[in-house]
Amino acid sequence: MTRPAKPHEPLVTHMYTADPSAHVFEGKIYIYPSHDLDHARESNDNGDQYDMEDYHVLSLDESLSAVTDHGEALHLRDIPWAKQQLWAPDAAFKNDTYYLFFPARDQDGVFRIGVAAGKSPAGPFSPQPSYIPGSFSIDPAAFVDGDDRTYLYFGGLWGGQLEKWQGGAFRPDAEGPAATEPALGPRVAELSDDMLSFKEAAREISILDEDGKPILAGDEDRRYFEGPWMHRYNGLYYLSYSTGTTHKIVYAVSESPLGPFTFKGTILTPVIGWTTHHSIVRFRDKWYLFYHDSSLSGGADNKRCVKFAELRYDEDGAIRTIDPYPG
Ligand code: FUB
Repeated sequence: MTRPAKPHEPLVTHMYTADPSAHVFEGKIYIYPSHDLDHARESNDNGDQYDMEDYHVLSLDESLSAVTDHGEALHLRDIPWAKQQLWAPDAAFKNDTYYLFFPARDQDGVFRIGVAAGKSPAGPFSPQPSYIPGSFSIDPAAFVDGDDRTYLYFGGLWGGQLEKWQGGAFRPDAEGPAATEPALGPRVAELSDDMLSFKEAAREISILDEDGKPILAGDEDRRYFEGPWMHRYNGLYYLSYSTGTTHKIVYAVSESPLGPFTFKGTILTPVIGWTTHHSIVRFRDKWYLFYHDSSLSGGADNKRCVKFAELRYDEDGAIRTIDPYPG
């Protein structure tokens, strides 16, 4: 199915979509979103309302004026280890293969990250029999660096269970740090050459303020919540993410993909709906932000729609803040 596409408008309206991860593959922008289902669910902090069962892949034509839904690329029923909740995915290309990374709850209700592989960027993807050993939490974002190393960034608070993994083991009753303590950071692990496992245990990324001090857990305008994304611009690494409770997309920069990162500012102001989630991609010398809101459903948190907008930098490398509802 193909339909017209315009900046700041829902890319597709025949289904609800969220969490768009965009990449340029085979000369086009492919988008890997979550597929929100059209069912009524009470919203809670555990994210039970995000009860998704499959993934569709979208692509834009070269003029970014038409979008195609390539149909179902992976379904929960075909993933042996996963019980429920296919949340925000991402994709990467290596070894002449396309890899789809995705979080889901395992049979014990613990979020893990799986990988599925295919020969086309549009799928279908065949899942591995088990999740990536040592993976946990949600929102994987794959970043292939210039030296061909691939890093997987991930982690999300609350429903995403990141605070339950302090100390390396899952503790169901664990809570996050106190407001005056350093916030939890996203996790990163380098992927093995076959893209199916971590080369080493995931490490925590630190995000610092302008004075080099850790951003604190109570600093909800700047602290990491979920939805990490990595891109490189003018030789620097840009880590962007959602602030969750304050509903912004913000960013921090570093000279290394592993950090530490220094907080810089806001990329996207709050959208309609509770969650905000994004990706950033370069296409033909312009940069684009992909994001979602709940405008298509009139504000239902679990019925979202993906959109895109051009992203611009100032001369000093600062990203100009985007208003999701311009003029
Ligand atoms: O779509 C389910 C969850 O909502 C994602 O994993 C989070 O990033 C938030 O967008």
